[in-house]
Amino acid sequence: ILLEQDLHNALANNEFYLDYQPQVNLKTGTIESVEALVRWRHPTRGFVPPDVFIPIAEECGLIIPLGKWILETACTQAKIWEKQGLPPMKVAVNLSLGQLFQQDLVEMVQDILQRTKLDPTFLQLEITESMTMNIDQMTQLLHELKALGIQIAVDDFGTGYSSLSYLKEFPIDCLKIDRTFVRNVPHNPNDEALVSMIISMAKHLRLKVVAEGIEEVDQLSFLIDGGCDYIQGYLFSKPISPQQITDTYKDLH
Ligand code: G
Ligand code: G
Ligand code: MN
Ligand code: NA
Repeated sequence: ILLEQDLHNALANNEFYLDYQPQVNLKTGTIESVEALVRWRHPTRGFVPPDVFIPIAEECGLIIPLGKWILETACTQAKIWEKQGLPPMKVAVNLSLGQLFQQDLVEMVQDILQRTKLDPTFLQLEITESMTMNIDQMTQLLHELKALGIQIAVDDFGTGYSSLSYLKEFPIDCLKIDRTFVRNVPHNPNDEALVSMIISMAKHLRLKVVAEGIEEVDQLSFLIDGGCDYIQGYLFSKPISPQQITDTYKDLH
């Protein structure tokens, strides 16, 4: 309850900021995209993690203005990197369930793209399978978002209870394999089988595939051999500040 009150003031007090985690293209070794991750620096409690405050923000409705702030900040940052001379990097932004039910979500995204002048092909929105919305409603919404020219990714893929049938309905571009599957490769044969199957399925469906939570070189080798397109994880980089993204990029190129 106390946190909820503080959350309401946090936006106005500029207590939120975004870190960005690179996604590395395994074929070229370059950073082609980054995932924006929101952080809250509480004035007295210090760092409050998003898995604590996002659910509270969902419950109290603050997710709508916060979600808008996150999207606008991420798109603005992508333009700043472009102006700094970095080749345009895709920025991935997590949507939360409450935002899917936001009446003016599509208009809001369009408006932010226009104001920030970000090329829509460089924005990717991440949804998860556990976002319970009627499949027809979700299909319709995703088509409207896709019509803006943006990309859609399914985050935490494989952890929801949804059937695979939505993969042929939804206009999606990318699957992000949840890190719980990647954690035990290459030591657990069941996880190996699942990861290989997801990569192969993504390829047949012509979707990009990102493996999340890569911490070990062994995991990386397994994914390279398996033909995975992109990795995201501590092995390459933790989520870092915009300035650190600029510096990392300049070191690499
Ligand atoms: O960054 P970290 O691993 O602490 O994130 C924990 C959880 O919070 C993850 O499930 C992540 O999806 C969620 N999260 C982080 N940043 C955002 C954000 O900007 N928007 C939403 N909706 N969720 C986020
Ligand atoms: O749910 P979502 O995939 O959006 O959450 C991404 C979260 O995963 C971020 O909070 C990020 O900090 C975390 N993360 C990213 N890479 C790694 C990793 O290699 N290991 C672990 N344990 N967490 C990671
Ligand atoms: Mn994500
Ligand atoms: Na995930």
